[in-house]
Amino acid sequence: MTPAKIAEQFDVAGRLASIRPTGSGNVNDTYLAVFRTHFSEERIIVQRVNGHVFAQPEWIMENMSILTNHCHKQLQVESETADRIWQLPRIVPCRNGQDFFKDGDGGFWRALTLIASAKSYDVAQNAEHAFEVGTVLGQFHRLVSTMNPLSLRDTLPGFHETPKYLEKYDAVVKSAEAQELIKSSLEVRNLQRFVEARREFAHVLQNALDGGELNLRLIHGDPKISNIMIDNDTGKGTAIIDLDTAKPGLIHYDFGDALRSLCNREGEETSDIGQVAFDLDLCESFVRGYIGQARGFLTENDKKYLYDSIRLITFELGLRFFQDYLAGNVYFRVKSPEQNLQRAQIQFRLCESIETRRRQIKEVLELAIIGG
Ligand code: GN1
Ligand code: MG
Repeated sequence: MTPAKIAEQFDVAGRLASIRPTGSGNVNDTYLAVFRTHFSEERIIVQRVNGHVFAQPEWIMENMSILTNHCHKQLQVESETADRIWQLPRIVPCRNGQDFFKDGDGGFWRALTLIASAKSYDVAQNAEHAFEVGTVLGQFHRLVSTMNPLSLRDTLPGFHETPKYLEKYDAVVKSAEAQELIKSSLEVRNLQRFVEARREFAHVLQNALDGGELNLRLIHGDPKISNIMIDNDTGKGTAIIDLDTAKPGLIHYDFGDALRSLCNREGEETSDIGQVAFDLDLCESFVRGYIGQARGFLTENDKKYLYDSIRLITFELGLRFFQDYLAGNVYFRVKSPEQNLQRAQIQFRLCESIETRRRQIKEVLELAIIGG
């Protein structure tokens, strides 16, 4: 079935006027569909969920429904005193009443409302933007902090548990295909060494969880800069999108993920690896925005692990790209066979920059926590 035919399965008024690919996601296929009536139009997001990544796509819809119902109710309660209109996408049901549509070829499709008059960016625009990205993530964490983490299913077991990615990596490295790549490339061997030097560190957050210092909460799972919507008119953050990876986990992975994607001014796909560095000014603005929302629910132990979370998620994403490269690019969408290798190099370079700036980042964190 064509995307147009799929879009018509969803319960939207009017006739489909156009449908085109949108977004920069690495996993799902995303389209923007425009429906017109004789007096107006409605725009929705239509997505095919990657069945290779999400083994139980029904569960992500169940999670999304529970999560957005909670948040929409809470936003309603707070709307009188809020300084802006906060938004969160809502599921657009199918004409048959279900929250998703299955095509004849095993494709799993769903539709979501489009956040109005807002856009997201792949790279940071300025300090105000960074502050808003922090504010949006903090607001999301605050909203879900009153939910029972176990009210959502774990749709992606092992997702954001760094030691699990090490296990996967170790298994892949042993394969004949990976051995071939390792033998033939000095760069691959350099990345291997990079991983080996951080093997112990990879356990830092899971150890803190196992030791009772950190607790499971609800996390977004993918709060990178391009998933934060900024209002076109006011420049303020208005929504966080891409709720597929919301699940019980450590909010530290979210905190780190937003920062690693925001503070690399070159972006995740740059060809200029030499320019990749962690920007302290953007970090400072983000943390002020985040703490402004998160002060009420962050514990002393939470605060202790904020620096590690930035370093760890950057290492983890690099490791995931590298592992996928060695496995023959089976997880992340690629335009060339070397793209995952380049992505890994970028994240590892960023990780090194985070390590070099450890003292300054810790200072920024401490000042924001005391001051904001
Ligand atoms: C993937 O598909 P996208 O772009 O929303 C990935 C994230 C990574 C991100 C890096 C389910 O997200 O974990 O951080 O790429 N999502 C999944 O750009 O693996
Ligand atoms: Mg995502």
